[in-house]
Amino acid sequence: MIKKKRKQHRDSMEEKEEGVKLIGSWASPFSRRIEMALKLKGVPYDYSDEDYLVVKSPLLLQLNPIYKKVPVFVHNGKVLPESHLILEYIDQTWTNNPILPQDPYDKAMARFWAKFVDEQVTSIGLRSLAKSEKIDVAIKEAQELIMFLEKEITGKNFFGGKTIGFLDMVVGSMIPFCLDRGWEGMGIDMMPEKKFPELNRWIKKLKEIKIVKECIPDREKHIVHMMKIVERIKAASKTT
Ligand SMILES: N[C@@H](CCC(=O)N[C@@H](CS)C(=O)NCC(=O)O)C(=O)O
Repeated sequence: MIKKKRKQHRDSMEEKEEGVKLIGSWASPFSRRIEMALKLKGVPYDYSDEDYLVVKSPLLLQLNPIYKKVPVFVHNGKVLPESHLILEYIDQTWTNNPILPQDPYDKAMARFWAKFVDEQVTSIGLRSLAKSEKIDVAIKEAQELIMFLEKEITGKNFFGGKTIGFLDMVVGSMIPFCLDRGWEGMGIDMMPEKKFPELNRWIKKLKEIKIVKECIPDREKHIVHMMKIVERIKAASKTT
């Protein structure tokens, strides 16, 4: 009886894992963080890469007709866009190696900082830099925001505590492994070790983690990609 139940459980797990598909992009921080979570939890998945700067595939437009953005996650036919929601869904569906805090306040704060990074830091950190003629003022503004994260990581190994979690995946995919490549391409040292010792310590730790190494874009190739994004932002700001 027990054996039969175990077999049923195993069959249903296999059935679940058969239907995992990610539509992402190699350069997209929003996609990179989803792969990190899937790898951490050992969930097998099919991956389809979008070259969204060139053309969006009919599949992407069909699955995410509202935002037309990557990533899109598909699990047994259920379609889910938006990286924060996808990470939460993954965490609740595959409960091994949890990535979100269990404590309600800690969980709410992890969401708060994730939103802060994806909305505030990203917009000041890249858009305003690409548009700005007063580049020094834009750099100072971005550093003021990043300083909040420096304080948040002080004395901790990871944002979520002892091991890599949701917030490390969000901040890591966005700041050191995406925006910083843009800043590097623009010749800006946004996070000098002297000013941000704790963040630099955390970045070094992240770079040593296998699933992070496997998911982040190649640096040189990414810098070239980020320069294309900067050119796009500049061109768009000229027409508005
Ligand atoms: N809020 C979304 C943002 C996703 C996003 O901006 N994806 C970018 C790639 S990095 C995209 O697909 N851009 C296509 C476009 O803007 O047309 C998330 O968290 O998933």
